[in-house]
Amino acid sequence: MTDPAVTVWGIGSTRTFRVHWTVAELGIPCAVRPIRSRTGETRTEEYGHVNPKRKIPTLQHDDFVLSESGAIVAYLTRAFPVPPGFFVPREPRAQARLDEWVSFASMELDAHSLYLLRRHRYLPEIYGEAPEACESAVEYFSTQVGAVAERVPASGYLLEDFSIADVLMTTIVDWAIAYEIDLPGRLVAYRDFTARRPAYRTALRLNFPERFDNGKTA
Ligand SMILES: N[C@@H](CCC(=O)N[C@@H](CS)C(=O)NCC(=O)O)C(=O)O
Repeated sequence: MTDPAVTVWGIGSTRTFRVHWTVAELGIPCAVRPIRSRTGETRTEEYGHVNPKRKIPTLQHDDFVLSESGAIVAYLTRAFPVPPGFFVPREPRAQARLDEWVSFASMELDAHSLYLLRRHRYLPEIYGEAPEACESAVEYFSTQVGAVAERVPASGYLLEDFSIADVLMTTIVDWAIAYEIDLPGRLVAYRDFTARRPAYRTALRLNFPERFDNGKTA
């Protein structure tokens, strides 16, 4: 049995899934600490020392500790060898294009739109109700994905090969589907294409084990 090279804290959310998917793509031996949000598991003293923000995911690589799913997946592709067919840009403009997708997915689609819905539509008992903000978040999300839909291949990857830009965008589409947001057909087709990757399926089982309980499949 190979010793784990990294430890990943957190399962059960879109953000943790991004990290497990990338770890599986790169074949990194990994120990998982399967803590979940809103269970009290991010509030323990031990976890407070690992990540004072008390958010998941967190990565530990030797004495290096990193939070933020976008930063973690980018770090993994720089710190570990990547398999053939996994694109890690080295040239400035290609790198910038990847950063553009990661930033767009993390900010415009995740933080400004879907996470707002998460808080105010699906967790109102914690964050309060805000129906107008939710309506405007859906509208905003739709405008933003509409603006890039033509750049998303219906069967293929966002850059010259599979990359962390696809990890981010696929998880956003999955999340939007779960929230029953109308999406351009090519985005759904794109998601169906990327989700066929074996590492996606491996990460799904690890991150959402409850979906596979009692022989059920996700
Ligand atoms: N921007 C961060 C967001 C992390 C985040 O908000 N994680 C949520 C779960 S999806 C969390 O840890 N919540 C803590 C808690 O509710 O206990 C990322 O992409 O990693």
